[in-house]
Amino acid sequence: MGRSSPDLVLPVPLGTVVRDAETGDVLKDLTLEGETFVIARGGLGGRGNARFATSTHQAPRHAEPGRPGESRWVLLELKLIADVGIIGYPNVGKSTLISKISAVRPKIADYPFTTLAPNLGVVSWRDQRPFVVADIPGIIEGAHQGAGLGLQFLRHVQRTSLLLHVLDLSALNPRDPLEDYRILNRELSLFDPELARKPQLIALNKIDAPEAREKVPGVEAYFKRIKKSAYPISGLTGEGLPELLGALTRRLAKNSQKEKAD
Ligand SMILES: Nc1nc2c(ncn2[C@@H]2O[C@H](COP(=O)(O)OP(=O)(O)OP(=O)(O)O)[C@@H](O)[C@H]2O)c(=O)[nH]1
Ligand SMILES: [Mg+2]
Repeated sequence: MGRSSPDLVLPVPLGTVVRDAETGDVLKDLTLEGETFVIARGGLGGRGNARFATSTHQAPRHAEPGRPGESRWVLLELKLIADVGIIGYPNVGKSTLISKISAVRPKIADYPFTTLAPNLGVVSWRDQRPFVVADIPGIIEGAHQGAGLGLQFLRHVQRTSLLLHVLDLSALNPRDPLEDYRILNRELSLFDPELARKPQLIALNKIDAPEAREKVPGVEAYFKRIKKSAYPISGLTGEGLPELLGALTRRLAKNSQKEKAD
């Protein structure tokens, strides 16, 4: 037998989706630690000349070529695995919040698009089951047409069961936070209607700033009217975080119960 090549094994991060490049079909979604998947089978080595030897023909020149293996073009796409996705405009304080509630320390700065790649943090809240939170780059109006960093990072929150939508009520935000809320949800549904239907908790952030605190009652009244849960917080001082984390853990527990029942 001729020699076969060793297997080509390509390690990929957990959460990698393997698609057929031609059809776009999902071939495999690698969501379990240590999981493997064969994209293309290797060829077989051909029979060498020794296999053609007979008693009268001791050194045959004839040998068989090996058979080629399969080949296939695939696309590898990483979709992070997290329980909660933090979304919001740039600068609203998403990274400050994740750094306050988990051990991850992303870059924080007072200019938009500080975060250029997603950050994952584990939140261990009191005696609750720890959960994973994803902080993604900020999204702006027109992102579906490529404005800002576009919507490419939204795929990292497609697997979450819950979104935390952060609004900036402080003077650092030159826009109307309720307008931000509506625009961002529109961008979400343009990217993926299913993602837009995911349950959202809303964080009314930066209430340590007096002008932000003043806006809370009006903004809260709006969310009450549309039957959404909004939590006034300060990612900087930690005010309001126990209430928010309590609500997140309760919602996650409810979601996982529902999943088990389904
Ligand atoms: N007063 C106040 N400022 C805050 C709070 N949270 C964040 N900031 C400030 O707001 C600015 C932006 O904070 P980031 O956490 O980087 O915001 P981000 O949403 O991650 O921004 P991008 O990564 O650009 O999308 C920084 O100057 C922070 O110090 C808060 O609760 N109160
Ligand atoms: Mg950030």
